[in-house]
Amino acid sequence: MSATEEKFSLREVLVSFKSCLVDDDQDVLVEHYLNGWRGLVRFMNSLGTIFSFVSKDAVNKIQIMENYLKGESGERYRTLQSMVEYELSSNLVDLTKRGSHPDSGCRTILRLHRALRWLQLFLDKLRTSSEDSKTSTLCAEAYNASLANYHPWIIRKTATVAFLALPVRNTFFEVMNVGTAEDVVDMLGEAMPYVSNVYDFTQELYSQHNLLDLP
Ligand code: 1PX
Repeated sequence: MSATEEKFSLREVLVSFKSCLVDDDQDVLVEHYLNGWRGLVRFMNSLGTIFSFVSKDAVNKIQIMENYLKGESGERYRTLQSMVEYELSSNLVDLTKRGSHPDSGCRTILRLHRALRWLQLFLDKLRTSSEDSKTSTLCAEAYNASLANYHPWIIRKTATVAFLALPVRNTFFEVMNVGTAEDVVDMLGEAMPYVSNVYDFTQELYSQHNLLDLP
């Protein structure tokens, strides 16, 4: 394991969501949001190649957003509010079916946002679970209550099979590189509100603009 990999801790990843919120929690910085996702993908990759079909999709979506940030309208993509205003006012969002703007920033962030709900549920289940709980069951429960509702059968099936490869709770906690199981539970309790605040803000923004069902 390299020095950088050794230092990797899920605490830093989750706490990084704290820096997403700006303007008294009234906006989210896209660059920081993507940083949080990069960390999550890194963590997922450390669990093995079985999840590469998931990380590939997440990386692809992160890349789409990076391209907008680097593009000539990059400044308009600096925060979620400015992105929504810009894309909607310039007719850059496919609202009912994918057409001339299949990969708008709004629909791309929506996919990540839905996945953030899964993460929220899963981490909360992990935090409150007993030592002998099965990680795969917790993960599947969180998935079925969130992301699964948006996925076709084949993805749901593949995801459910991949969950079976998740390590047992203690090993999973070790990979997080946070300390003892107790430390992990404490860390999750501290860090989860940051993720929840970002989720709640995005949910509210998308709901106000009727963007929660983008194709
Ligand atoms: C302590 C836990 C930390 C775990 C961190 C793991 C980060 C997980 C990142 C998941 C990112 C998933 C993004 C999925 C976005 C999505 O819904 N994409 C689908 C729709 O996109 P489209 O462009 O077609 O409208 C796309 O079809 C997705 C395909 C890939 C399969 C997604 C399965 C998601 C399962 C989530 C659970 C991951 C399990 C990780 C175990 C730790």
